Amino acid sequence: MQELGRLEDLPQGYRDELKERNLVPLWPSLRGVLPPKVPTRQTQPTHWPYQTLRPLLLKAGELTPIEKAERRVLVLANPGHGLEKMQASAAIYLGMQLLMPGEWAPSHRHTPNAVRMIVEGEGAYTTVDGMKCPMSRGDLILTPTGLWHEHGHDGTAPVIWLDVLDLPLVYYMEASYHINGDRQTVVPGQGDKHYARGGILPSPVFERSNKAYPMLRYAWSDVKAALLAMADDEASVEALQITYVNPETGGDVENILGFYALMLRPGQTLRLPARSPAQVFHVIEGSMEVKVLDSTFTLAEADTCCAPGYEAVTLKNLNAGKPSFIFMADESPLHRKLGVYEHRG
Ligand code: 1HN
Repeated sequence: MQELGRLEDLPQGYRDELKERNLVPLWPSLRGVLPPKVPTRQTQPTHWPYQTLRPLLLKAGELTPIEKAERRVLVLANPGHGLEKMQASAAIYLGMQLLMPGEWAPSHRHTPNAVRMIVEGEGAYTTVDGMKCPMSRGDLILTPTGLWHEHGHDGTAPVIWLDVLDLPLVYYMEASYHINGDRQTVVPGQGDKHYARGGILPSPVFERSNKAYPMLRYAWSDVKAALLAMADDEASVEALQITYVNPETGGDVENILGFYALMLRPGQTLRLPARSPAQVFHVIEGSMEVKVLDSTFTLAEADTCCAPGYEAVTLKNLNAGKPSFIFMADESPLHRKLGVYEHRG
């Protein structure tokens, strides 16, 4: 490949004059911004074990009252991006949030989209757009762009969840901001009940919902039952995977990040082919080994890790007697919408 001219090859006077006029020569930086064949990725394979994170999060509960935090979160930051950037990947933010019994995280709304995957505890809830969504282990609750949301806790033990947001991208776009609000009035019902079964949708007076986000809570009991039913029905299917979708459109639940759950049969190894989006893995039940590039992570229950895009990932269920269940998040909707999605077999 042709070596391009360097900045040092240019006379100092010329460089100074360019700088003064806010001009930059492209060719010394061209290979940097447009590397051959595969992008440069700052996203490093990174593993955040729950057993080491949990005591530090509980300590934050003692050190910082909820009023001083609004959201009491330890961010799972990728060292490849620099910890202060608070990014797991180019577009994904991850954080573990703690809510103690009786605490309340006040209502706000913001431009980044969020979801929460409940990791531990019972009795907490998120109210989203007036809909009170109870939190139980493995449930996925959406707080999409612009919707009011607040968290409360009527239980007796700490509740911890994993927040997944597209904050790094929305911040990069200079489009990230929030608005604080008053405590929401809870509307009756619990939206997800209306969409609990595949293939049928509510259609009062023949009209289907025109809400952008008709379903805000995806109960783990339903998702697990679907995966087990698939496994039972088709022994030959290698990848037992579901996508969290908007039940009215069949599209991804949110605009930027995609969310999935995967079941690994006892002892199963599954190779996920290289695709352009970065990915996050979080163990809901069981344990697994994750191999990407030269990293091999052993993930226990509630552990989280991330993998850069353009790399194959191999998952192995470390339990020979039981299935393991994994929650995944990736940047696929973003890549597809922007036309840069790639699958490299
Ligand atoms: C947020 O609104 C929540 O509502 C959690 O629980 C984490 C991280 C960055 C920006 C907003 C929440 C967040 C966040």
